[in-house]
Amino acid sequence: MKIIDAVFVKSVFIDDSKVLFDNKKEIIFVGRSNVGKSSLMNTLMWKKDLVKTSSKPGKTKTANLFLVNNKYYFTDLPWYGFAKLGKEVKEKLDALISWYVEERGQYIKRVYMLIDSKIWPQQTDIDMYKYLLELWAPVSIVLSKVDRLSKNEITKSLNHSESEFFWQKIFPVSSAKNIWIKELFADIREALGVK
Ligand SMILES: Nc1nc2c(ncn2[C@@H]2O[C@H](COP(=O)(O)OP(=O)(O)OP(=O)(O)O)[C@@H](O)[C@H]2O)c(=O)[nH]1
Ligand SMILES: [Mg+2]
Repeated sequence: MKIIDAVFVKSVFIDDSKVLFDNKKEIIFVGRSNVGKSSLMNTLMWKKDLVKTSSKPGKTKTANLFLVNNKYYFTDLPWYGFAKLGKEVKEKLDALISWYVEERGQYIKRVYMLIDSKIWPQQTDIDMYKYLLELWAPVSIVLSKVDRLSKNEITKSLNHSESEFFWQKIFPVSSAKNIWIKELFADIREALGVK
């Protein structure tokens, strides 16, 4: 698959039940604010500004769906971080994510969870990761912005993530410098079941 076309389709708020009746396969990008979700999606879709990026955290407040090749959704799913895992978290925060991931269920072929390679996984990331696993989401890890690290630091960051997220695929990428984007895209194709 080559991406020949990518367009913004819609922003989805919680309880927009229309999404439930769409059976397109979907790839989700999730991660804390400012981690580089929108930039990565632009790079993957070969668009400069299709997904709005921002130096101000927290710009994205809805699930934003982009239709790729008129066939698949790439979805930007924002999240501001859990305070603590537990009942309170599930009740108060990220109702959008849990609702969305649960409702789209079987159509979600991969959830790429972005983690800043420099900041390393925080407790909130680990909580979110576990939560996604509880929802049976097919999660893979993306370490973002590795252009800011030396080779040695990338290895360290990878090793650390491997110990936190063992048996998951981990992609150390940079949207800015196009590092490991090809490998990530190969994984997306695999997830979608296309060559
Ligand atoms: N050095 C570097 N900076 C990046 C990279 N990707 C994104 N950034 C910068 O990080 C900031 C946030 O990027 P976004 O793509 O908007 O992050 P986001 O996760 O979509 O943020 P929210 O929409 O607020 O949740 C911007 O200033 C980007 O230019 C990268 O690969 N390398
Ligand atoms: Mg964004």
